Amino acid sequence: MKQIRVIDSHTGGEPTRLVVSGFPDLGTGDMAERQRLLAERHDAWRAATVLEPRGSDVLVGALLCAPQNPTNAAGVIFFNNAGYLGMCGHGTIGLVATLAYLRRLKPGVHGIETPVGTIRATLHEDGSVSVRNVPAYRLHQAVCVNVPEYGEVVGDVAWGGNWFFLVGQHAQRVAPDNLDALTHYAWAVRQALQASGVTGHDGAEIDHIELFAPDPNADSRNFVLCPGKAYDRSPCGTGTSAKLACLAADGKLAPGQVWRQASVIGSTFQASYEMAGTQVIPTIRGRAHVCAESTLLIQPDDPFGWGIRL
Ligand code: PYC
Repeated sequence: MKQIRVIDSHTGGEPTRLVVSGFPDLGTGDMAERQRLLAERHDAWRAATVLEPRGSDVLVGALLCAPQNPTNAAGVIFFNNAGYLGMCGHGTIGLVATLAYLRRLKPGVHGIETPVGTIRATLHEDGSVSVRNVPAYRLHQAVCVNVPEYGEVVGDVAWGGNWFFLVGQHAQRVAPDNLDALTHYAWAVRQALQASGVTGHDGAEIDHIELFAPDPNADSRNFVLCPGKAYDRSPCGTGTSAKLACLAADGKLAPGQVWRQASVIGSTFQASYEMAGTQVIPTIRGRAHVCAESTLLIQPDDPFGWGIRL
């Protein structure tokens, strides 16, 4: 019987399942190389960890890895029901809170290696975590796509550690009692982007759709549809980073100015950016809570032991 030790946390309602041990050895390459090995040779372990019957569509998995550079605190590979993520803001906050729970990290600044680069995470004395992300940028402004059922939709294409299509003008009500309609709309937008050949850099698929609306308690409220069709319960760290890149490009937010981003369920991140040359470096601050510690069991005769793949 296989065993996988995991610790679950949630960041503003969005869950992260940190795999502490039990996955196959992925060698000593960088996180992009180890992610490639996991995807090509051992993808069943991702499925067993995050798909039903043990997981769900909303769960983000995070494989804890030894860092290549020993001065960094950890390496991590993020994955979900649909595949792998370059970076994950809420997941990094969950990772740091979980390492603190395990007494493996003290308050201070810690390097974390991810498949898209090394980020700096600060564990604050109050338990909150700041993630100084990889550089974010807007690739295209005001791209117009024709979305069946809805007509023309205009949005920006931006990178925040994943690729996003950010839509400010739409007729959708961004509210927790409207999730089905929001999901239907955002999925239609994503499919229309694919059909029209709108991509990120080098033809990368835009697999996150982000809708914005006003919020009485924050600068903005968002709804983010993730690659596997689940919506982000948190304000999405990489999505907020992409938003900062657009605000910076439009001259609507100055370096160091705080942007409060609320999620569709009302959880918030505080975000700001600094300039490094011409690059926008976002920092996202939020809080995660550890909520379960368990060992996943895969019995050899379990027909759904490696996850329900539809
Ligand atoms: O917080 O960056 C994020 C994220 C990506 C997908 C789900 N959450």
